[in-house]
Amino acid sequence: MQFDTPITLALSKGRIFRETLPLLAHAGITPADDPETSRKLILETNQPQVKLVIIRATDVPTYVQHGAADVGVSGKDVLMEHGGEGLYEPLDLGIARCRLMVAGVKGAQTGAGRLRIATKYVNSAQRYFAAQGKQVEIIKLYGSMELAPLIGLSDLIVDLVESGNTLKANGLEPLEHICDISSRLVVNKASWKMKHPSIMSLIGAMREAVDAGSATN
Ligand code: PRT
Ligand code: MG
Repeated sequence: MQFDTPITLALSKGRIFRETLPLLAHAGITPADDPETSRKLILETNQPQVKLVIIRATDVPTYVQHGAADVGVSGKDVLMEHGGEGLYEPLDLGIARCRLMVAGVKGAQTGAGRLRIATKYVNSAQRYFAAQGKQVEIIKLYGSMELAPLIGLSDLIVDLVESGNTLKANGLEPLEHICDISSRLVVNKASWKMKHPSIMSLIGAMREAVDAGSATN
């Protein structure tokens, strides 16, 4: 595949980069550097028109919303917090899968009184408990949510769970399933119009790779 308009793609390091690589390869895009070893934040690719910007996972929707990147890959957890303004979300990539869950110490009460919830997912947590008619106080944290119920900062946490090992290692258990999470392709709304053919071919190729992958899983 050849791209005839410049396309900037926003990705975060780690699992999203790793799991997006094969999907990009199917669209004929190979990065010139490995972000795990290179300090470069802008990566050229084998496609003269396509570059990758490597940013924090939580910043991806912001870059795409403002058109600093045309396209990005972002976890649904991050998108739900961001709100999705200025973005289209045309494709579920089925990668970086996990679950957003309520967790607490074994046997924790989830019903009574005004619960204190520590989380980085303030909006999702607020919505979830409001929908259940529960009064909660949300305590915003930026990491290591698992610590909060152990030292009395909160009654419960709302966090991502994959294997459950992190919860288990800290004497916590998953209590309620809020939703399943996977990463999505997001597209800036102006780029969608202005760069339509290139973006459609990119989505088409990535969709093919996703479908081929899920067929063999
Ligand atoms: O790590 P950094 O602070 O730079 O940013 P980030 O944590 O936002 O990025 P990254 O790369 O860790 O996660 C990017 C995206 O991957 C998230 O937005 C999710 O959509 C998705 N994802 C999938 C996960 C996990 N699985 C996951 N297990 N993100 C985080 N985790 C963490 C979780 O928060 C918990 O601390 O892993 C721990 C739980 O894992 P288990 O296997 O022990 O249950
Ligand atoms: Mg992380």
